[in-house]
Amino acid sequence: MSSTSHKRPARGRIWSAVVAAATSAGLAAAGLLTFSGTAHAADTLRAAAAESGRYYGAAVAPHLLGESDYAATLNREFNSIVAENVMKWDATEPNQGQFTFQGGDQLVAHAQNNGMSVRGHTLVWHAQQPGWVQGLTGDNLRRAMLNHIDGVAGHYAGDIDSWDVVNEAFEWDGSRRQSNLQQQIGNGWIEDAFRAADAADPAAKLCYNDYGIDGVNPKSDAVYRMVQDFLARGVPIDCVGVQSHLDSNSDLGTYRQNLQRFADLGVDVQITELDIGGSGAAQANAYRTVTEACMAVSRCTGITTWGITDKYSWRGQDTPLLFDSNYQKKQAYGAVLEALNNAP
Ligand code: 9MR
Repeated sequence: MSSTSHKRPARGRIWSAVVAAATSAGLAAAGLLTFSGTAHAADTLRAAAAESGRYYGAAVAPHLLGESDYAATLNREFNSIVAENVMKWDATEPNQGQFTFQGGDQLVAHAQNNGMSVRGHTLVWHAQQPGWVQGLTGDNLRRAMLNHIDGVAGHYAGDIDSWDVVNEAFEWDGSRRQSNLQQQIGNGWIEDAFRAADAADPAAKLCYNDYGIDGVNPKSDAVYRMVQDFLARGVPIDCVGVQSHLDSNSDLGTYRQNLQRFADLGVDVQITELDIGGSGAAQANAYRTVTEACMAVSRCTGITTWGITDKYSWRGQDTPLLFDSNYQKKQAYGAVLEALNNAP
């Protein structure tokens, strides 16, 4: 058996390759690649990431695309988009069985018009559920979950590189979070969700996504055992999203080792919601460590920062992103660009 038990036609991977090829062609046209094929240091995040076949993404809110600096920074620096909120359950199915895709469709169109791939976030989560879901019990909740996955993943089938199928289902101690999903459906709800996503969009890579699984710890151990079990039993799973909401003084001692152990299991890893509170050299060093760790793991296929500018960050007071509130590049930006350019 190969290292991945979940084989798929991989439309998502083909799309990534198209983006990478288009980006390389663009680089060559812009004179950034010499004819010998030797790359000069790329001067945007997206071009630097594409050199090693990776994406560099940002969480985006469609209502901000009308702000010219926001759109210009996104289009210049990033080649992947994830919806910060508009593909969540409350946004896409506000009433049972009535789907609204306006915001998500806008993001997909923006991505396609600008040579970007799309991450889907998120099909099932204990938070940001519409009110009607919170009142459901037992098999009614299970059927609503499956119908939601079918509706949303089915609508976007073919457009999504990777889906965060299930988000944040574990506690720090490695136990299952006691959400309504866990309590009403039971332990099988996570694999039910992955099977439904696979049926609705056979080409997207299917990820489990969480915070606090950035190093080796009881929570990431539990996710590791779940992935191992899914692969052994043929439950479709392709990737683990390591959110990485961090601070300058976060302990990153086992960060790379943790990415590598998931990759060694036979899934891709993606850094999905990166932001690092702090400023100056300390923040830049933490960003460098995270970026170098991903570059060192061949199955770490891309990095997404949770926003573009500190101006609109969900934790804006921590100034955690690569662009300040005036869209100026911060010291951390330079550290990330250098680490992307130095990828083996
Ligand atoms: O950044 C998102 C913020 O705008 C929303 O209000 C919030 C709602 O819970 O969700 C934030 O995004 C979260 C993501 O979907 C899942 N991981 C944690 C992120 C930060 O809270």
